[in-house]
Amino acid sequence: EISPRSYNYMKYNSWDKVEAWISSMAASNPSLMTTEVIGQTFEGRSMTVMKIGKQSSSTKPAIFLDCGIHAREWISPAFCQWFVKEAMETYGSDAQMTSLLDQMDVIVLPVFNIDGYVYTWTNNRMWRKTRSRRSGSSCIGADPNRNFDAGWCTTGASSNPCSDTYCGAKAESEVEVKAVADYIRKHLSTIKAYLTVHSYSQLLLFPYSYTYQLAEHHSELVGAPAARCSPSHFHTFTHITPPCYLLWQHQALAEGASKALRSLYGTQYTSGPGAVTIYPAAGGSDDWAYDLGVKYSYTFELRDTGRYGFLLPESQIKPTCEETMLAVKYIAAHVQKN
Ligand code: ING
Ligand code: ZN
Repeated sequence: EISPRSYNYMKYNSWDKVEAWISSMAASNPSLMTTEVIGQTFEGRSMTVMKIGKQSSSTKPAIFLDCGIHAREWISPAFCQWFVKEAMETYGSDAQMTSLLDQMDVIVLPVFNIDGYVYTWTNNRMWRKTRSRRSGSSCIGADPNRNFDAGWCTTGASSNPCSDTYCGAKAESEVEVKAVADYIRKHLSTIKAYLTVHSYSQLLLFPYSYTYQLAEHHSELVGAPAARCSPSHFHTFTHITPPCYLLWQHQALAEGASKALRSLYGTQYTSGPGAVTIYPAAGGSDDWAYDLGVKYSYTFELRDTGRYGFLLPESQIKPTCEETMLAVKYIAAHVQKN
């Protein structure tokens, strides 16, 4: 029996527990939360988003937050659960959370790759991909973060179905990816930010990962032709030229968020565009959302830097989630005022 009070956020929870938690949280917070099933996984599990925010007669701008794209990154779903808990517990007392949920909605998908997550609990703790099967190969699953339609399968991805970074038979071949992409396309006019949570490496990444080219303002927004920005603009804020404005904004916001995160326990974070900061990789969800028009699009890589890696001890769930809350709230505050 799951009750919001007795739920243990300081442990990793199985999908059965998370699923029961989603229902009980929604039932306990009817004025602040609704749920919606956005699709079914390959193995037939329901993908439910939790839409949190003060009820409103008009459509509010929203932030989309997903966790657990990769099955073995257990700290990620733990963070989404922590975020929802904090939102419910601090609405009405924390000024920033109250203002955020009054003005905006946060749409949380606690576990994106549910089939993979279940598999890490039952069969193979280090599984990363989905669990889809297709004729012609005995290998199972595709990498959901290589399956989005953003430079699909051009770099840092494999066309070998047995690889851990298999890009899939085509973009959005994975039903979980299609469900999220369809949802975001449907609500594009309200979604102002896309945040996705992975582990590990302690990074805050932004587009692009599929190309070394730097993200810029969409030309219709600046009313100027796209221009190139030099990589030197990432690390110094001098000589910013107008076409580099959005690029600067990405870096500045990421560094502000990293600084907020670091203020709690001193955890070092690095931020920058995916391709240059971690590695070039096509088909990622943040690049896809950005190119669709979601200007604020970030990938978190939570603790640690490799000592425990994917097997982050449960004793680190609380500090990791607490520090990450500060970064997410920093970004949310910026999105809210823009
Ligand atoms: N890292 C991400 C991965 O999918 C990434 C890095 C981010 C790639 C954004 C592409 C786009 O490889 C982990 N740890 O999964
Ligand atoms: Zn990942």
